[in-house]
Amino acid sequence: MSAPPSSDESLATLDRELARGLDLVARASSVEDVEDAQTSLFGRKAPFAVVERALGSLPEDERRRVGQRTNEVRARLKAAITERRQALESERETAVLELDRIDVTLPGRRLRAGSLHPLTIVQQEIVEIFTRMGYRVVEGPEVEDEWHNFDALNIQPDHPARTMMDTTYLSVPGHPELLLRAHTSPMQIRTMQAEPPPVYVVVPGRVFRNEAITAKNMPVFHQVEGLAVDKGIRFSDLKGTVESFLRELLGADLRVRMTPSFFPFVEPGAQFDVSCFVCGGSGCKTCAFVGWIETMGAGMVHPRVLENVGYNPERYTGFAFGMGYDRLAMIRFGIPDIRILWESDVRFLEQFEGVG
Ligand code: YSA
Repeated sequence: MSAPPSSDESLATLDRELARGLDLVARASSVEDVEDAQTSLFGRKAPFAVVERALGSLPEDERRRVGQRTNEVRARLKAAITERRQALESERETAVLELDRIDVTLPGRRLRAGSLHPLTIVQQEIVEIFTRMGYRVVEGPEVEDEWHNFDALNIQPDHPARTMMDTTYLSVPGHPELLLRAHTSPMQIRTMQAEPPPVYVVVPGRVFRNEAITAKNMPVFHQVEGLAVDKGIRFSDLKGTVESFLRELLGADLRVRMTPSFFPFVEPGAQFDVSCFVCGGSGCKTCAFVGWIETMGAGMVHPRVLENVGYNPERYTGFAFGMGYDRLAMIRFGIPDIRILWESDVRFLEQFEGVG
């Protein structure tokens, strides 16, 4: 171990350390540099510490002189360190703020809004037209029972639609009568059971059938049921209502055709077709080469159906219709294949931005 420095040596060391320290601190370009300078000046092995430790071995009057100088040098270095650290910290803060600066005068980034699905657009349009005519919107369950789906609608037990081939039955223990509704017509029954006439309702919803997929058929599709029961409703009211609805939805120059059809829950029954939007009526793949696209079944509510729900068929008459609006969406937007509606292809969907 070397001998402790003399007072002159200590004073010289203090001067050197003061100069070295002030220089180190002045050249520090980061807070980390300032920390390093502090360690180098005041660390346990630094010359400054050696001087401090040697103070005790100096005679009293020299100790006071060297001690005083030690305090002065320490104070000046510490002050320089604090000042430099504060300056560097505030520089760093300014730089961060500068990086994060938000220029409120810049034009905003446009948020891309999605679009409504074409089926939703058409459903809303259908509902809007009928509510303007005075109809109310109701919705019903997708899981139905055989009575509402078939029996109450006068569909006999031997009707082919009641087989497993056409209807999806559910296997719920103890409930062999449960099925996925094959049409929205059961809501005619539920509505009339729930309220007395007059009734004017439309019922949008999803329906399910065991069917092969083709350009215009899906096993899951959508219908809007309509029901009007009142005193004095006639077949001509049905024709006028449906024709003006179709023209409003699809365009005034559309060709509409009403032909006889059979549904056990109407008498007489009809079907409304519109001219094929792809071929204009000459026949193509979309219309299965018939030139027309079937849009809905309809008719005058069968007296037996009115009796089944406790309405008096001598006093009240009514009409009903059930339209497939996947097909109406195809016609409305010129979509040649129903499957496109289910593919969720963004390039297809983004064409509906701003529609509806
Ligand atoms: C008939 C008379 C009434 O008084 C009330 C309603 C009805 C309609 C009846 N409930 C029904 O479902 N008839 S329907 O089987 O011919 O279907 C009605 C419409 O749904 C069709 O005109 C067609 O537009 C559409 N549709 C039928 N099967 C389809 C389909 N759409 C897509 N895929 C399928 N698999």
